[in-house]
Amino acid sequence: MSAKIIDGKKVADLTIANLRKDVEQWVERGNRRPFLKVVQVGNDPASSAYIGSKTNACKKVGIDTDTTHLPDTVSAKDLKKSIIQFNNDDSIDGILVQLPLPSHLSSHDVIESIDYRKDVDGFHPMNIGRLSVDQPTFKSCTPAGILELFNYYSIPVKSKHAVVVGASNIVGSPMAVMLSRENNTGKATTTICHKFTRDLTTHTISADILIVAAGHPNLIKAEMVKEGAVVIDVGINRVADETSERGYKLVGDCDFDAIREKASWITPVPGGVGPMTVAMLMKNTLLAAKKSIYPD
Ligand code: L34
Repeated sequence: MSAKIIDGKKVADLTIANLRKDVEQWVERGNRRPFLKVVQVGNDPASSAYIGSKTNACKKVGIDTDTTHLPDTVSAKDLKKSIIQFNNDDSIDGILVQLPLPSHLSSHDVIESIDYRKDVDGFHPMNIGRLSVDQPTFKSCTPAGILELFNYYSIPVKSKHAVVVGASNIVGSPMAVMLSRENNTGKATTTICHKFTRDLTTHTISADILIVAAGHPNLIKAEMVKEGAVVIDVGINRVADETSERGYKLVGDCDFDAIREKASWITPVPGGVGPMTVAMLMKNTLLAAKKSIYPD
């Protein structure tokens, strides 16, 4: 079998085109354009690249945005002061603090200081908690984007065995919650694997849907994948590549070429999950502007 490609770039572009219409309608009705505030601490090149994709998407959708740059030496107190100022600013609908943060800062504390009504990343405990009990919430963008891909390609989730590799707060953990809830996008039997999992292959080989968000190039090899599985590769690793202009290339966590011969569906890297993350951020920012999740 040769897997069909899940074209995240295409679905993200479609999503963005639809959101653009929604934003224009919202503005035509006399509302202010949605506004996204991005906070970047330090100048990690990967973070700068992702923020670039986000601000570019804002332009396409018609969302206003700007980025506040803080030095990587910023104190927790000063960072919190800025966030509180953005919380209290009625012209700001969404706030995103790009992760990772320098090690002297606690991402938990920083995330909790964001007003959950402006937490368009869906990382605040209020939003994560509401996700866990099926209440309206800002859904974390990467897992929400993956569910959009399943929906677009009519890939069934109900009653499947979904295996999530990686238990991070931003991808693996909310992904497992979404897949396992008894709602329209879930109803899967879900296993979550992480660095303490013994014999990873025992689990991955039984996955109908395998979602890999571990951040290790080549972690998942073809012999770890069941024939006909749906494979979603969330990894985005920069590996040295002298033939490329940038000096590196992006690879996922899966051995794409070999797994492609075995899976039924597979996401490429780049052009798979990454662009969907950005599209879902646009969706959440519009929801925040409309106060759809948390009405006044
Ligand atoms: N606060 N921090 C916060 N929110 C997030 O949702 C993120 N994440 C992750 C890192 N830190 C964060 C992102 O935005 C990862 N991430 C992200 C966003 C976009 C892309 C990848 C990761 C993306 O657009 N990827 C493109 C390739 C981009 C390139 O060439 O570098 C792709 O096609 O996969």
